[in-house]
Amino acid sequence: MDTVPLKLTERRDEEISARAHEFADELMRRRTVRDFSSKAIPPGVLEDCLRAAGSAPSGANLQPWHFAVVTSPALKNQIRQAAEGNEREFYDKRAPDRWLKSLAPLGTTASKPFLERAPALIAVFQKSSVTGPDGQDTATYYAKESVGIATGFLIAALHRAGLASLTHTPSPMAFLNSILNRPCSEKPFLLLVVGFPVENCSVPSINRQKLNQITSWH
Ligand code: IYR
Repeated sequence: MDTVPLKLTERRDEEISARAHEFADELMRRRTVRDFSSKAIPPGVLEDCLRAAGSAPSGANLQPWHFAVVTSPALKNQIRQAAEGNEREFYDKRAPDRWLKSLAPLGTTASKPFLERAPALIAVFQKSSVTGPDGQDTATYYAKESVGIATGFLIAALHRAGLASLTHTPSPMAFLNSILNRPCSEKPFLLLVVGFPVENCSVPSINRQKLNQITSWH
Protein backbone atom coordinates (compact mmCIF):
# COMPACT_ATOMS: atom_id res chain seq x y z
CA MET A 1 0.00 0.00 0.00
CA ASP A 2 1.39 3.43 -0.99
CA THR A 3 0.81 6.20 1.53
CA VAL A 4 0.96 10.02 1.58
CA PRO A 5 0.84 12.45 4.53
CA LEU A 6 -2.67 13.40 5.76
CA LYS A 7 -3.40 17.07 5.17
CA LEU A 8 -5.83 17.75 8.06
CA THR A 9 -5.33 21.26 9.44
CA GLU A 10 -4.69 21.22 13.18
CA ARG A 11 -6.91 23.72 15.01
CA ARG A 12 -7.49 24.94 18.51
CA ASP A 13 -10.67 23.72 20.27
CA GLU A 14 -12.32 27.19 20.12
CA GLU A 15 -11.70 27.36 16.39
CA ILE A 16 -13.14 23.88 15.89
CA SER A 17 -16.28 24.83 17.83
CA ALA A 18 -16.71 28.09 15.90
CA ARG A 19 -16.26 26.40 12.53
CA ALA A 20 -18.71 23.61 13.36
CA HIS A 21 -21.28 26.18 14.50
CA GLU A 22 -20.84 28.40 11.44
CA PHE A 23 -21.07 25.51 9.00
CA ALA A 24 -24.26 24.21 10.60
CA ASP A 25 -25.78 27.72 10.48
CA GLU A 26 -24.73 28.07 6.85
CA LEU A 27 -26.34 24.79 5.82
CA MET A 28 -29.46 25.55 7.87
CA ARG A 29 -29.93 28.55 5.58
CA ARG A 30 -30.03 26.31 2.49
CA ARG A 31 -33.47 25.89 1.02
CA THR A 32 -34.64 24.12 -2.08
CA VAL A 33 -35.63 26.71 -4.66
CA ARG A 34 -38.20 26.19 -7.42
CA ASP A 35 -38.34 29.73 -8.83
CA PHE A 36 -35.12 30.20 -10.75
CA SER A 37 -33.97 33.27 -12.67
CA SER A 38 -32.06 32.85 -15.92
CA LYS A 39 -28.99 34.62 -14.49
CA ALA A 40 -25.78 32.89 -15.61
CA ILE A 41 -23.47 31.06 -13.24
CA PRO A 42 -19.97 32.64 -13.11
CA PRO A 43 -17.37 30.62 -15.05
CA GLY A 44 -15.51 27.95 -13.11
CA VAL A 45 -17.97 27.72 -10.23
CA LEU A 46 -19.65 24.49 -11.32
CA GLU A 47 -16.24 22.96 -11.98
CA ASP A 48 -15.13 23.71 -8.40
CA CYS A 49 -18.39 22.42 -6.90
CA LEU A 50 -18.04 19.24 -8.94
CA ARG A 51 -14.45 18.84 -7.73
CA ALA A 52 -15.88 18.98 -4.20
CA ALA A 53 -18.45 16.33 -5.16
CA GLY A 54 -15.79 14.10 -6.69
CA SER A 55 -13.79 14.18 -3.45
CA ALA A 56 -16.46 12.12 -1.65
CA PRO A 57 -15.56 8.79 -0.07
CA SER A 58 -16.81 5.78 -2.02
CA GLY A 59 -16.88 1.99 -1.80
CA ALA A 60 -13.33 0.73 -2.50
CA ASN A 61 -12.66 4.27 -3.83
CA LEU A 62 -14.26 3.23 -7.13
CA GLN A 63 -15.99 6.63 -7.40
CA PRO A 64 -19.17 5.26 -8.99
CA TRP A 65 -20.53 8.59 -10.20
CA HIS A 66 -20.89 10.64 -13.33
CA PHE A 67 -22.11 14.23 -13.43
CA ALA A 68 -23.64 15.39 -16.74
CA VAL A 69 -23.83 19.19 -16.79
CA VAL A 70 -26.52 20.49 -19.12
CA THR A 71 -26.57 24.13 -20.22
CA SER A 72 -27.75 23.69 -23.83
CA PRO A 73 -31.25 25.22 -24.22
CA ALA A 74 -32.22 22.50 -26.69
CA LEU A 75 -31.27 19.70 -24.27
CA LYS A 76 -32.91 21.46 -21.33
CA ASN A 77 -36.09 21.67 -23.41
CA GLN A 78 -35.95 17.94 -24.20
CA ILE A 79 -35.42 17.14 -20.51
CA ARG A 80 -38.33 19.37 -19.52
CA GLN A 81 -40.68 17.76 -22.05
CA ALA A 82 -39.74 14.25 -20.90
CA ALA A 83 -39.88 15.09 -17.18
CA GLU A 84 -43.22 16.87 -17.44
CA GLY A 85 -44.67 13.92 -19.37
CA ASN A 86 -43.68 11.58 -16.53
CA GLU A 87 -44.79 14.00 -13.85
CA ARG A 88 -48.26 14.39 -15.41
CA GLU A 89 -48.60 10.61 -15.22
CA PHE A 90 -47.44 10.75 -11.60
CA TYR A 91 -49.68 13.57 -10.40
CA ASP A 92 -52.76 12.54 -12.44
CA LYS A 93 -52.60 8.74 -12.16
CA ARG A 94 -49.76 7.01 -10.32
CA ALA A 95 -49.36 8.99 -7.11
CA PRO A 96 -51.27 7.54 -4.15
CA ASP A 97 -53.41 10.05 -2.26
CA ARG A 98 -51.18 9.92 0.81
CA TRP A 99 -48.18 10.94 -1.34
CA LEU A 100 -50.08 13.87 -2.87
CA LYS A 101 -51.10 14.87 0.65
CA SER A 102 -47.44 14.88 1.79
CA LEU A 103 -46.49 17.03 -1.21
CA ALA A 104 -49.30 19.56 -0.76
CA PRO A 105 -47.32 21.84 1.65
CA LEU A 106 -44.57 22.13 -1.00
CA GLY A 107 -46.96 23.21 -3.75
CA THR A 108 -45.32 21.01 -6.41
CA THR A 109 -47.13 20.23 -9.66
CA ALA A 110 -46.33 18.51 -12.96
CA SER A 111 -45.21 21.84 -14.41
CA LYS A 112 -41.40 22.18 -14.35
CA PRO A 113 -40.45 25.51 -16.02
CA PHE A 114 -37.24 25.62 -13.95
CA LEU A 115 -35.84 22.81 -16.10
CA GLU A 116 -35.51 25.37 -18.91
CA ARG A 117 -35.12 28.64 -17.03
CA ALA A 118 -32.29 27.65 -14.68
CA PRO A 119 -28.85 28.09 -16.26
CA ALA A 120 -27.67 24.55 -15.46
CA LEU A 121 -28.97 21.08 -14.77
CA ILE A 122 -26.65 18.46 -13.34
CA ALA A 123 -27.79 14.91 -13.97
CA VAL A 124 -26.12 12.65 -11.40
CA PHE A 125 -25.60 9.06 -12.53
CA GLN A 126 -24.73 6.01 -10.45
CA LYS A 127 -22.35 3.57 -12.12
CA SER A 128 -22.89 -0.14 -11.65
CA SER A 129 -19.37 -0.81 -12.98
CA VAL A 130 -16.19 1.16 -13.65
CA THR A 131 -13.17 0.46 -15.82
CA GLY A 132 -10.08 -0.23 -13.70
CA PRO A 133 -6.49 0.82 -14.50
CA ASP A 134 -5.99 -2.59 -16.13
CA GLY A 135 -8.82 -1.86 -18.59
CA GLN A 136 -11.06 -4.47 -16.94
CA ASP A 137 -14.60 -3.59 -15.84
CA THR A 138 -15.20 -4.01 -12.09
CA ALA A 139 -18.56 -3.95 -10.31
CA THR A 140 -18.89 -1.03 -7.87
CA TYR A 141 -19.67 -1.40 -4.14
CA TYR A 142 -22.11 0.64 -2.06
CA ALA A 143 -22.75 2.69 -5.19
CA LYS A 144 -25.97 4.27 -3.95
CA GLU A 145 -24.45 5.31 -0.64
CA SER A 146 -21.36 6.68 -2.42
CA VAL A 147 -23.35 8.69 -4.95
CA GLY A 148 -25.61 9.96 -2.17
CA ILE A 149 -22.59 11.26 -0.27
CA ALA A 150 -21.10 12.86 -3.40
CA THR A 151 -24.42 14.52 -4.17
CA GLY A 152 -24.56 15.85 -0.60
CA PHE A 153 -21.09 17.31 -1.02
CA LEU A 154 -22.21 18.89 -4.31
CA ILE A 155 -25.35 20.44 -2.82
CA ALA A 156 -23.35 21.83 0.12
CA ALA A 157 -20.65 23.21 -2.20
CA LEU A 158 -23.22 24.93 -4.44
CA HIS A 159 -24.90 26.51 -1.43
CA ARG A 160 -21.62 27.60 0.11
CA ALA A 161 -20.71 29.26 -3.23
CA GLY A 162 -23.99 31.22 -3.16
CA LEU A 163 -26.02 29.23 -5.68
CA ALA A 164 -29.50 27.80 -5.27
CA SER A 165 -30.35 24.21 -6.10
CA LEU A 166 -33.32 21.92 -6.42
CA THR A 167 -33.13 18.16 -6.04
CA HIS A 168 -35.50 16.93 -8.72
CA THR A 169 -36.45 13.29 -9.12
CA PRO A 170 -38.70 12.90 -12.15
CA SER A 171 -39.90 9.33 -12.09
CA PRO A 172 -38.87 7.29 -14.00
CA MET A 173 -35.62 8.99 -15.02
CA ALA A 174 -34.35 6.64 -17.73
CA PHE A 175 -34.99 9.32 -20.37
CA LEU A 176 -31.84 11.04 -19.06
CA ASN A 177 -29.72 8.18 -20.47
CA SER A 178 -31.06 8.64 -23.97
CA ILE A 179 -31.09 12.45 -24.01
CA LEU A 180 -27.59 12.68 -22.51
CA ASN A 181 -26.19 9.67 -24.29
CA ARG A 182 -25.09 7.82 -21.17
CA PRO A 183 -24.54 4.04 -21.14
CA CYS A 184 -27.03 1.69 -19.48
CA SER A 185 -24.38 0.82 -16.83
CA GLU A 186 -25.18 4.30 -15.44
CA LYS A 187 -28.44 4.74 -13.57
CA PRO A 188 -29.87 8.23 -13.12
CA PHE A 189 -29.75 9.10 -9.41
CA LEU A 190 -30.96 12.69 -9.28
CA LEU A 191 -31.44 15.73 -11.47
CA LEU A 192 -30.04 18.79 -9.74
CA VAL A 193 -31.30 22.17 -10.94
CA VAL A 194 -28.73 24.92 -10.30
CA GLY A 195 -28.74 28.70 -10.57
CA PHE A 196 -30.04 31.79 -8.82
CA PRO A 197 -33.48 32.38 -7.34
CA VAL A 198 -35.81 34.98 -8.83
CA GLU A 199 -35.79 38.32 -7.03
CA ASN A 200 -37.80 38.29 -3.80
CA CYS A 201 -38.04 34.51 -3.99
CA SER A 202 -40.10 32.88 -1.28
CA VAL A 203 -40.05 29.24 -0.23
CA PRO A 204 -42.54 27.05 1.62
CA SER A 205 -42.67 27.64 5.36
CA ILE A 206 -41.40 24.31 6.66
CA ASN A 207 -39.54 23.27 9.78
CA ARG A 208 -36.45 21.23 10.39
CA GLN A 209 -36.57 18.82 13.29
CA LYS A 210 -34.71 19.85 16.44
CA LEU A 211 -31.45 18.14 17.31
CA ASN A 212 -33.06 16.07 20.07
CA GLN A 213 -35.60 14.71 17.58
CA ILE A 214 -32.98 13.40 15.17
CA THR A 215 -30.33 12.13 17.56
CA SER A 216 -29.75 9.77 20.44
CA TRP A 217 -26.49 9.77 22.38
CA HIS A 218 -25.12 6.54 23.83
N1 IYR B 1 -41.13 13.90 -8.55
C1 IYR B 1 -42.29 14.77 -8.37
C2 IYR B 1 -42.95 14.58 -7.07
C3 IYR B 1 -42.18 14.93 -5.86
C4 IYR B 1 -41.85 13.95 -4.97
C5 IYR B 1 -41.20 14.24 -3.81
I1 IYR B 1 -40.83 12.77 -2.49
C6 IYR B 1 -40.84 15.58 -3.50
O1 IYR B 1 -40.19 15.89 -2.31
C7 IYR B 1 -41.18 16.58 -4.39
C8 IYR B 1 -41.83 16.24 -5.58
C9 IYR B 1 -41.90 16.23 -8.62
O2 IYR B 1 -40.73 16.53 -8.77
O3 IYR B 1 -42.80 17.07 -8.68
